[in-house]
Amino acid sequence: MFLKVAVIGALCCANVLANFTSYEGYKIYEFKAVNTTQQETLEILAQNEAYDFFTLPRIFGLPIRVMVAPAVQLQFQQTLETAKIAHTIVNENFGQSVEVERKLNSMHPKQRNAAPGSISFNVYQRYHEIAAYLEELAKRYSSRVNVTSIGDSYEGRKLHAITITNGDGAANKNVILMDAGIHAREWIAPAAALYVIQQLMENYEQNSDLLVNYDWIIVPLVNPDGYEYSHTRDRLWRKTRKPVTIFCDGTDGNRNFDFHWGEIATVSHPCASTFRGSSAFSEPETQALRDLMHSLTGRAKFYLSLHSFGNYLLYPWGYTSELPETWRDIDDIARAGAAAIKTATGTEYTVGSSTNVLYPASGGSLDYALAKAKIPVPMAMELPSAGQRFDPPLSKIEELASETWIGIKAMAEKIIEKYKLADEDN
Ligand code: 0X9
Ligand code: ZN
Repeated sequence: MFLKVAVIGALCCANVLANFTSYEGYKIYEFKAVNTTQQETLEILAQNEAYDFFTLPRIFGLPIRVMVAPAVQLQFQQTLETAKIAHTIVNENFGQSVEVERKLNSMHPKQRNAAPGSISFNVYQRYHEIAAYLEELAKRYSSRVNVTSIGDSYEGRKLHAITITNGDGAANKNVILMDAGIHAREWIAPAAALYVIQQLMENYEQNSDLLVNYDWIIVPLVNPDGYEYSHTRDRLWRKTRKPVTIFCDGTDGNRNFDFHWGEIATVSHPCASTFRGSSAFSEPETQALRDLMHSLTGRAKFYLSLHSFGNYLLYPWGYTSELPETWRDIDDIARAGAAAIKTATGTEYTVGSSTNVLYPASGGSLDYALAKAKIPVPMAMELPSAGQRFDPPLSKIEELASETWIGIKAMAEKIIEKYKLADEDN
């Protein structure tokens, strides 16, 4: 999707060379279409892979941002000028922003997390920090927490799942299943998942109602290889890391699930950032999530997958514009989340089926959860960007995560109420 400049640079020592993707000189433009001719020009521009549109230019009159590589900036600006589309440049050098963020995010380990078993939301945590936090929780609260590995990533990292209970020992409770980080660069999503874990553990008194009849199972980082790669090599990396060809690595986990896999609006080119995989479930990470979902069929009532960005609460289907029979139930839950957030902070979310309010794409985890694992309420939450796409500033992490928690809590309460009523009816 992106024109990338592979730079060979000495990262640490004179004799260590490593590949990293530099966005030096990439500019971010903002503009809007104010008439249909301009709208048509933007639609044509958006088909050009050299221009990285942040959102699809389909909502007339709304500001659109695009990142453009130095080599094609002149041509891009000329097209805007010919179409009389006024623009501003909101970032003169994305590469420099990445560098600033990297430096801020790599402060000394002791400044990052105060003590083992605590986690701070003023940095984006790395894989080993997330793992250490979960393992410490399991030790410290052994009666309420169980941490397991649901598989290994391609590069051999453990895929951690934390089960949080109220410690009453009751087996086979209903389950709320959450994941985050299937897309590597969406750093705010794992941060929000960690915030949920922290609230359920360390703010237990306030949240104990959420654990009476439900266990929460959370996989805070589904794609740790990609996540680490986005920290060290390419800030905009989205996929897993398993090589596909000698030139291209990685599969989009959210196109890799085996329900209408590869059918609608998916990409078969291995170099593309939305590559669907060489076959359904070609990736160990998606296999692990699949197996976890199936192990919870019957128990899991709610599956929530955290992504960024754009303020959406999305539900199936991704493979068709038709709606599932039960869409009203799912829609009710999503609207409860959106309303709670709106009341608390004023932030607005768009609610709807992913095809209808965002775009079609088959092979996503939501469709699979509903159709195959029979989880009745699957949803994806696209968190806000704080104006910076995948880079909400460090100072915004806690604010965004706590706002997200307000929505998740409201949706969980609604689920609990809904299935209590359903059980009473039976
Ligand atoms: O494209 C995606 O996978 C999700 N958006 S993101 O910007 N986080 O990449 C949307 C997922 C919605 N679900 C499906 N379309 N299946
Ligand atoms: Zn995503």
